[in-house]
Amino acid sequence: MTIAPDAGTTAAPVPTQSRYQNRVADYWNAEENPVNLELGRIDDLYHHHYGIGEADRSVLEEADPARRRERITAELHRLEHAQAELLAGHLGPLSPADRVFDAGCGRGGGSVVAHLRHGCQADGVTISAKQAAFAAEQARKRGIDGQVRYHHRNMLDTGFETGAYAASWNNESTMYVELELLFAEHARLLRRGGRYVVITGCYNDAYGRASREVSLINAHYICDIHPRSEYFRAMARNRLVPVHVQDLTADAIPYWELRRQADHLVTGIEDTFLTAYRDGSFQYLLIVADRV
Ligand code: GPP
Ligand code: MG
Repeated sequence: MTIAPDAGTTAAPVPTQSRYQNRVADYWNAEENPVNLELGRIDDLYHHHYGIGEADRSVLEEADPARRRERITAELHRLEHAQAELLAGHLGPLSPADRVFDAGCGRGGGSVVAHLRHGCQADGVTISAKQAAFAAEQARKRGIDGQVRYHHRNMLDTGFETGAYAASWNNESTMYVELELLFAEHARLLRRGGRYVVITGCYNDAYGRASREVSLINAHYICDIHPRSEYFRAMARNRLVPVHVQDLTADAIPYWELRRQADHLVTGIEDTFLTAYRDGSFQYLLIVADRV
């Protein structure tokens, strides 16, 4: 195909992974934030998402400094775990024979939560070889590597079997990909009547374009947060019909208020999230959809 007058240039072959994807993989291959590793170490459930629900702020009053750090860490982990359980609870009735797909699985916590809750078989994919290896080792140590598997693959092009999955999800990973391509892959993998769940941060396009805070979050994680409308447009075009939508923004604020005071865990993005959530320009959303 010619898209411009030939100026004597030769077309470069399309790389298997784009420059952008390479940079994202680099970020996650190098990432060792205490806020992820210290929380995960508590019960070997490593999450890469935020928390929801009321926080027990009495942990901040703890007099002993070491104990205070420990209690804050445990409380943040409890809130992140609550978020993972909320998502897993929407995957629908599942049996041990059912397969689920975790798109952008990070260090693997979400697939383990889904497996422990439903007994289902899980396939998690991440663009980071390091995360995939870490997650696989966790599953092996738990003795669930026969049911929960992790793959170093692209969530847009998994190569997994068409129609083989009863449920699938993205937990804070949609901002790394084009939604049309992502939902096409979920629709391909899910069987008819299968369930798709996403928890995401999105900008509120009732306010117009993305705010400065959203741009700061994008730069921090090398991602590209989508407007809320794009989720519904791309789902409608890809056989995913929303059955439940929940605005979790207010539920997300206590986590960030506590995290900003956790000196041993902060990454510097805490106040940006709080400003974005409070001014209404940014929303933390759960969408549950049926694959029709
Ligand atoms: C990472 O979680 C989450 C993202 C990269 C997605 C951005 C999320 C939005 C809602 C916009 P993490 O647990 O690795 O991040 P952190 O290191 O900050 O805890
Ligand atoms: Mg985290």
